[in-house]
Amino acid sequence: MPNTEVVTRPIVEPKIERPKLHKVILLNDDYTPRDFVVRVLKGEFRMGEDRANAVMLTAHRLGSCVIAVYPQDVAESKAARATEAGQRKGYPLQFVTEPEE
Ligand code: TYC
Repeated sequence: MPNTEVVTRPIVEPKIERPKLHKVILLNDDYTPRDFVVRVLKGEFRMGEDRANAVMLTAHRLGSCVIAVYPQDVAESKAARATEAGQRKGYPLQFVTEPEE
């Protein structure tokens, strides 16, 4: 009887991490007209009139409002485009991003 040894190796399942989503956050300021904020929300974030108004008012009252979550690159480019729309008109309107917990 030959002396055979059986070696077993554990099966290592690769851990696939889901990429973190990033929030786009609207910041309040004292200068940007309300109707302009609503127009940007409708144009860049595909919101209807009622939702855009509610989001604008939440940021106006509380200082900021989370608009949506996207993959990082989408969140960053949408926030940049929306912020630039304000800059082109000379408004300090800001959209920022942060990773979701
Ligand atoms: N606070 C602004 C004003 O009174 C309106 C405004 C609302 C600006 C929300 C930015 O994210 C904002 N004209």
